[in-house]
Amino acid sequence: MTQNFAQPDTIRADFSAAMSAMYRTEVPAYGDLLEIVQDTNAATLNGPSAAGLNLTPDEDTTRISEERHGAIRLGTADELAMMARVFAVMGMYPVGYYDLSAAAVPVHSTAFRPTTRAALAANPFRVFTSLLRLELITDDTLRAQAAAILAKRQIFTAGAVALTEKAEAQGGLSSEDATKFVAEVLETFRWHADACVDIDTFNQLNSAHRLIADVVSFKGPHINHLTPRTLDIDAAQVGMVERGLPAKAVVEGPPRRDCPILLRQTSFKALEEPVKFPSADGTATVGSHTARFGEIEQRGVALTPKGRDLYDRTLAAVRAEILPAGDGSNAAAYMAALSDAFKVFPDDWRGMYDQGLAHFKFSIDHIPDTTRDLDTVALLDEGVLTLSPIIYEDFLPVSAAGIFQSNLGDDAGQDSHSASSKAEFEKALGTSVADEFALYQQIEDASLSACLDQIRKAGQ
Ligand code: OOG
Ligand code: NI
Repeated sequence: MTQNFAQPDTIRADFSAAMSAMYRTEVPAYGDLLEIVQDTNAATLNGPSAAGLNLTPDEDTTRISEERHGAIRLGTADELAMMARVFAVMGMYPVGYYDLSAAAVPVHSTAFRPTTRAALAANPFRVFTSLLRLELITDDTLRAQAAAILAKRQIFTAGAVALTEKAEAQGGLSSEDATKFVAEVLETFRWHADACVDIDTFNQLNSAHRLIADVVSFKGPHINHLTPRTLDIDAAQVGMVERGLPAKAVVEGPPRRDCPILLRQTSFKALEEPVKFPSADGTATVGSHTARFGEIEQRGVALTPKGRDLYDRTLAAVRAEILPAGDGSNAAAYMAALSDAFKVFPDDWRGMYDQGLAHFKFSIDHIPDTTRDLDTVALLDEGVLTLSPIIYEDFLPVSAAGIFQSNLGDDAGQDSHSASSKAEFEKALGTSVADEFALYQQIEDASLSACLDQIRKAGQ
């Protein structure tokens, strides 16, 4: 029976492709973005700096044009718990916890993604998933009203719920059911141009926080962006500006380097879209809402806790001196300060490995003459083993806050909120989130011991 089930990796890849096709028709600028990214990636892979990327053959290069992440914002604990069950059918599990309270964004988040090296190589589609913190609405009446509206909505189709239950009961879905599942689940992410609240309620929610209005006023958690992976984000950013897309002022994350670390991101600003708000007398009022945008990302090596600590401290030191302005007026000064400060990070893979700053996969160049002394550093020095970066598959809270803010507009409010709680989030989710650092360490350890085993066997 089991062998007749569709692979979760295949369901996830189909779902990612279906989302991309849907978003392309909903937001035509996303189609432009895909073209820019495909052109830049092809130019980079065929260009002089391709070798420097040091991507793992058959793993990181073949998947690049298929690769993307998306984001949704959910309203209730029940929605989050059900979403986790739906994603699990596609082999996506909650990894990491993102506290965005310091950025005055009334949500906390996780990323649903595949967790093993094989599953990531097959298709790394991730969904940054936020849960609204309704308790941050200070007006009691408005908070109660928002809770009542959310309590009434059902964001999953009956078919999606039934097929999720079927997958759980059987331990998988047939190919036929998997195809239906993808189509049913897609409905949850679709844009609805008809709001489910009247315009006065929308305006009130909007003045509490624009993100609250975005979550509470609609039938479902429309996908708010899809983000393809680029190999050269600076070239892609220039491409965006040339094609007239309203690009964000600065690229978030670390500066440009020969050996990229973590994640660099930029976006084009949310589009203003017409929305119909129902009135009590049965007519509708037309208004507008800005929610959906496009983003591109460049991924680099995953950092160890030590490397991440250095990254966080270096970034914080820069941002204590200069914060990028929304209008781009100090963008060049900010990027220069960033490049300067990040000189503390070695810009070669071996240097990062030696200092324990980043995670790597190992491959065997040749079998050594003697297998007596299998010391990793010696084997690297002798050129027996070679390193390639383990790509960072997660997100960065400071960058995510910057992405949220540039799409909420400058009037979205800057007061920071009371701290969020991982324990509260996990209670809503119904399970705990995985520790991303532990996952990278496992991939590195497995890669090294596979190489050492092979060398030992060859020496016997
Ligand atoms: C999510 C923003 C964060 C990223 O890539 O860091 C994000 C949202 O706007 O819902 O997608
Ligand atoms: Ni994003």
